[in-house]
Amino acid sequence: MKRTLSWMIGLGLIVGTTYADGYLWLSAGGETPTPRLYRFNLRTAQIDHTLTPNFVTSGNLPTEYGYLAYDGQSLYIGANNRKAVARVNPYTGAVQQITAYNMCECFFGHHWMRDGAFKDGEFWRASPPHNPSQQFSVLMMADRHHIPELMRYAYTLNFATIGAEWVGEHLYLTTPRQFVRAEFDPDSDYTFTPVFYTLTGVPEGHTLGGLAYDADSGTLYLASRSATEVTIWALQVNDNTQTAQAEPVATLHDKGYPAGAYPASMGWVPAIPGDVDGNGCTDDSDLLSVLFAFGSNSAQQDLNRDGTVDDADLLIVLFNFGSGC
Ligand SMILES: [Ca+2]
Ligand SMILES: [Ca+2]
Repeated sequence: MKRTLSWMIGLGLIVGTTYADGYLWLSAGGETPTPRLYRFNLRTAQIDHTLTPNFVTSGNLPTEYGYLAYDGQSLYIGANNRKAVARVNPYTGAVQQITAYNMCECFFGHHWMRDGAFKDGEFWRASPPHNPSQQFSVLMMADRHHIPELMRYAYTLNFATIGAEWVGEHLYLTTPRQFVRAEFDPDSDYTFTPVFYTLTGVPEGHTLGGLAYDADSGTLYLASRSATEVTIWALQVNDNTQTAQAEPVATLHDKGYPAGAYPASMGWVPAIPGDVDGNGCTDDSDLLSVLFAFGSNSAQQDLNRDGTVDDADLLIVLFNFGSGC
């Protein structure tokens, strides 16, 4: 019996669920002296890239980078306490453009700018107040030029929004403890009502952080932290029963994510097929990488994730040669 159980547990760990090939960028709130961004690679199950955004260099420096969202071409990074937003290469992090929200700096005196999502050419961000027991959370929407177009308030106290992600026509949010859907009042352009879901699977004591959505595979990711661990989850959401079931995808404490930091924002970027080294371009360096790893079980070069680096992986590189470059 004991042997059967351990075999089953072992099998569960090995088989698991395979998520689509791609990357989850995570913020690390509270990391000092300089908060960085971390890229988790779903194929290798490792953090394979760190980034130190340096587009805010004076004034109140960001204590975290709230907002990580991908529009199909670029990754957008926002600061939690400044109106600067950077558009960067989603694979290398190279800065392409820096813009600012066309809004008063005074806004940041009472609200933070946290995670969000890109939908139909518009930037949505969760904007919790500094003091949730006295002030309301805001959802801010800006156009492609970062000109704010809409602000919706939730007249619910002690409701501090952190993560925000569009899944189809539903906007989901996190607070430190809850998973929520934003319900928009058709009679008002200025308010929304939080619909609270029952979240299971995430242990007591975890603080919820950013959300990210892989639309191709329909996977909604959630980040959380406890005193000792940072975990990425995949959520099964049921709107009829208003429930969300979390399945663990990875833990990050042993992969280089800083102890005690907070993943308040997260963004999904799909992998370029054949791009072994994850620099967004499938070229001869990826081809050489597969050749040198030929016959091994190295996860980085095992593009079809069948456990072996062989001619099937080589063909993926060849058939996608030049992609993304
Ligand atoms: Ca490459
Ligand atoms: Ca393979």
